[in-house]
Amino acid sequence: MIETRESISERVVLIGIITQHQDEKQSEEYLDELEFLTLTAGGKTAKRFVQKLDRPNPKTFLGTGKLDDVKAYIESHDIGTAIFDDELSPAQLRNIERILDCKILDRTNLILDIFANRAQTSSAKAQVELAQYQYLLPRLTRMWTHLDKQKGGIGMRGPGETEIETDRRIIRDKITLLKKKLATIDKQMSVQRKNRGKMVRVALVGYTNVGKSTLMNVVSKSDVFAENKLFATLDTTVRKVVIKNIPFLMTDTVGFIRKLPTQLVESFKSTLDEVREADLLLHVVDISHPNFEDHISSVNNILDEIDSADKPTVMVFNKIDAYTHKTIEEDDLVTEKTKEHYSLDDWKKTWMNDIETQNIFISALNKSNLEEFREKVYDEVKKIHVQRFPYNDFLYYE
Ligand SMILES: Nc1nc2c(ncn2[C@@H]2O[C@H](COP(=O)(O)OP(=O)(O)OP(=O)(O)O)[C@@H](O)[C@H]2O)c(=O)[nH]1
Ligand SMILES: [Mg+2]
Repeated sequence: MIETRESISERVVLIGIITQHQDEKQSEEYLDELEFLTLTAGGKTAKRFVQKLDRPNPKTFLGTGKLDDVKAYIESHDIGTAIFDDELSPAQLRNIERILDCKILDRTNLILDIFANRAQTSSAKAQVELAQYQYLLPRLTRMWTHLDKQKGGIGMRGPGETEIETDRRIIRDKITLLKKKLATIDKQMSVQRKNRGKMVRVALVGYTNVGKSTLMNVVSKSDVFAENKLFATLDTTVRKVVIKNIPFLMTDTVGFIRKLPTQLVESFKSTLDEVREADLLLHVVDISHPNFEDHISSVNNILDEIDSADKPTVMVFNKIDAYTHKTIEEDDLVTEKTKEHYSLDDWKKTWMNDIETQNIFISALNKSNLEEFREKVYDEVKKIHVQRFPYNDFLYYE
């Protein structure tokens, strides 16, 4: 495992930009998520800096004036780390590091850190390590260039360059080794999956922290680690579940997130294969989250990336117990009704009412509507089961 940056227990500042396409509220919610990621990684947010920019400054992400504000704050408040809400290019990272003179993390880095801390099995560890090295490789130059600039370059270039080249070679070798190791793991896992026979396979998918593991525990009476932190689950758990008279396999796996680093999607191939090979997806959504529609599209994008967007899917709207909405007083004729004012019943009349979409509203925590949930899953599994075992139906159905 690569040394993860010593876990951030210090106070940090968060930095994001608002583009033309975003409103301030959305940007706030994105930073809320970054703050939650920071908290999960062990950091405490002291202040957020946001700048309106059409696109990030290619050299310094923020404008230089704004970056000076950040610097002043960092110096006067003894802040050790600045975390950016986007992946920084190697050049941006280098420039910002020079200006702010503190530890700089970007969103990708932060997510990789959390994954590294969470990884338990050798497979998860190898997958995260591969993603970390792939992230590191193009960024290795910064130390050397940093010195080079400070000392005027002459005399530094030779040894610096050699060192960097050696480091690069070591990292490339490690990447090759890890890829080989993962290919072996991939094969083992694929054999394991084949050995499970033709049983129908159902995968829980969804944004991180929506309650997938909680639901898995309730449905399969298993004991999967669930907690109110991001990426509680990194490994895949498979349980046999029987509803009425049909046995099937249910998989709980890693949660998705907006801007999931591409390195992670690639290196988590064997974990995501569980989703790719599933017959039915249960797309779990935290309906109590103000950004749940955004979450759904992030998840759909990732499903698309792993060629799994066209699978039969049931949308499972979880946490109905925690759902709240604003109300408009009857005599208030000014306030326009927006999504913030939707009750659950209002939501059910929106795109959710599309007959193509299969919806179920539950609370895994309070165990509400679980009977309906079981019925719905049973119906869907049965459809697949009947196709797969056409001659066995007398065995399985009333
Ligand atoms: N209020 C409420 N909280 C819930 C419900 N279901 C789960 N939670 C809570 O949501 C948090 C996340 O639950 P998990 O089951 O770990 O979520 P997950 O989707 O597996 O998360 P990752 O593994 O991180 O992707 C925990 O604190 C749960 O107790 C629910 O129906 N209502
Ligand atoms: Mg989980």
